[in-house]
Amino acid sequence: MAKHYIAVDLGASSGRVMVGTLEDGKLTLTEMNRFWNGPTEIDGTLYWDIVHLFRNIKEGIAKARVQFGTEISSIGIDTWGVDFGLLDVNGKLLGNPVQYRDERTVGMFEKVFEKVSKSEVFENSGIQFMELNTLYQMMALSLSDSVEYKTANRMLFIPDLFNYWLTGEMRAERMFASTSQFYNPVTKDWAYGMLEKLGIRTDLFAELVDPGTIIGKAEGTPVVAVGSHDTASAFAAVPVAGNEQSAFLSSGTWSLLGAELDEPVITEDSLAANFTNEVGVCDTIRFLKNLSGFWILQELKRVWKEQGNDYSWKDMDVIADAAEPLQFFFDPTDPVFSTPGDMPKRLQDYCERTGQKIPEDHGTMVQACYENLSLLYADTFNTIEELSGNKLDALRIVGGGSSCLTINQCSANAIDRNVITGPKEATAIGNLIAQMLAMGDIQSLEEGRAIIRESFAEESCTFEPQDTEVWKDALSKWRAICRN
Ligand code: LFR
Repeated sequence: MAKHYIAVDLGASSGRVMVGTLEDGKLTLTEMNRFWNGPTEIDGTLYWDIVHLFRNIKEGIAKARVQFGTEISSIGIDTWGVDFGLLDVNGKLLGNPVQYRDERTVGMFEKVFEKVSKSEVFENSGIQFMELNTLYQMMALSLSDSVEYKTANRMLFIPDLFNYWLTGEMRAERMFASTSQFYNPVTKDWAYGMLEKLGIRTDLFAELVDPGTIIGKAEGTPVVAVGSHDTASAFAAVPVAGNEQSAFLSSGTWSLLGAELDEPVITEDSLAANFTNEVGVCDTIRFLKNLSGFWILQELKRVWKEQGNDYSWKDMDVIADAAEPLQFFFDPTDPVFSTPGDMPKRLQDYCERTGQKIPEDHGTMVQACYENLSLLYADTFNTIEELSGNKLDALRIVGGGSSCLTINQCSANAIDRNVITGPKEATAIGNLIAQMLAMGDIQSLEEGRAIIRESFAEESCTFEPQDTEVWKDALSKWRAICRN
């Protein structure tokens, strides 16, 4: 008999509500709602539009109920990482949640490291240092005169907040908590000692729960804690089989590139390489690096639209195709690109500052973004091999970005290994797999991955490396400019 589950999956640039139907060992997806997501600036602060998101979640669930009736087994929610809302003593949201790119965290590395050394933060969390992490957002709040922070009674991460609004129950799902940089994956608890030294409130946290826990019910349907960090869900949906040892790349606004391990690697080398050990579904560890993904391209597209050129993603590929290859080198993770703004100008300034020609036309800029992301992947891929001591078989790309043929081919060329793509809706699929596990409909992650292989085979493509000597040379040039 067919079983239906609802996956609510919110990325930084779009959200969707999908119904997954499992029948005779095959999973099919039906889209119920898809909607825009992104930052909005009000009076100098960047916010998420939490009401718009919740309204769209409810609309998607309502449509699913109409189409699939009472047959729905469960609902699971995953979102981008690190962000949260604060609630008052009556459980009411205090203010609109702030977006992680907001500048309130600027300077917070220094403030934290004055009290707790960088290596101690890493020992306590195993997480990559990024100013957007919840730790620095909370540090900023604790040093501010925020009335919301002072009077709050609870802090809920974004998926936990939506789960609360659907069920009335407040919980903190462990995978998501691990993105905060104040959850300790070894003790499996909040890093209380470190937070106390920093003077950050620890009385705000909700009870931690594992994925698979039924949090409560939304109009009679169980709401399950899934790998509620989108990256946790995406990695769960990478359809590797047997002994395949490949790197995983979840490709969207961010590019999360790493390997799935059994134990965290909290060493001086992983600290020096600024790698992260996030907790994954079924007790796995995602040993990965969080890299800028399609963000710069999204901003280019947005700015050009404002200037009257409304390119589709397909158009972006077409204009890039005409550009001369490998002319410009830049580091997509450079902080100059991290906030919303005039990205074409920032790219030009970067090239000028580093003594290169200046990219002028749109196609050249798009092509440069594809190439430089691929070079960044190659550099990171090498580091994963060095840190794990393993030669990797291939690069598995999942998520929306996996449908960009140009970047897939460039990546195969740059890493000199096969790139295997799909599924595109990995985050929603990983969310569904966690629900099937929770409901006892499948017994293991391997079983879930076999279902994905079976169900989404036609989406999978292999890209073989080409022109590898040219790309090796390009990688040396890239390192000379970006790693000095
Ligand atoms: C990807 C992601 C990353 C996280 C970033 C910010 O969507 O969740 O894993 O570091 O967004 O939340």
